[in-house]
Amino acid sequence: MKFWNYGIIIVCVSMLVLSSGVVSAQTISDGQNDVIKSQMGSSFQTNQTKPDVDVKQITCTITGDTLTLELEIYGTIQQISPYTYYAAVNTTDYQYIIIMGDGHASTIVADPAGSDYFLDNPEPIVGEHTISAVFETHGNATIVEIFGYAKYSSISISPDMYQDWAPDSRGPEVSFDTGGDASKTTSNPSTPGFEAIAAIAAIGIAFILLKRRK
Ligand SMILES: [Ca+2]
Repeated sequence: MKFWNYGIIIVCVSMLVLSSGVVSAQTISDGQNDVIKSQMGSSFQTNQTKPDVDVKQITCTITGDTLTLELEIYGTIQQISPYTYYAAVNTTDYQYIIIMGDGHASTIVADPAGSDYFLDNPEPIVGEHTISAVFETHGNATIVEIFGYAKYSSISISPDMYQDWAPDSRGPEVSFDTGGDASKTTSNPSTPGFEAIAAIAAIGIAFILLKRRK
């Protein structure tokens, strides 16, 4: 093989290596009308309709030094009591959290033990259906797990609580025999399209260039 051909292969392998570190993402999609209603912390009723606490999707995307976390619901984000919205991503070194309760939204970045944390975190962005935040990454930011919930709870007015978790396995009803529908949760643990496209492009370029040199 000629020196030129080695050069092409080195360039293409480099593209593959670089592309694999640029973007990583994970999404959990959650079913509609699967809100859980409970009274005084028990007697769970599943598949309830309450759009404003019905989780639709949680997405985490890491691009370079930026981590974007977003919680999306089917209804409208309610910036009032007694609604709570929560989304978290566990990475190798830190947990990134968005939380909004009683209309007050904030973000947290801490290690799993909660002993090491950052104070200078981004303001959450609240939309009609979404609440999101764009964090700066700290340490090793490889995605380990994402999860979240939306909750309506008003002890003072009514003992009813409505909540929806994603993935479903995080929900409070899992320990009860409700026949929870785990099939509604789809997880995409590795990453997407971008790396596959970059890989195909790199292989394609290598193939074309090598063919030309023959
Ligand atoms: Ca849902």
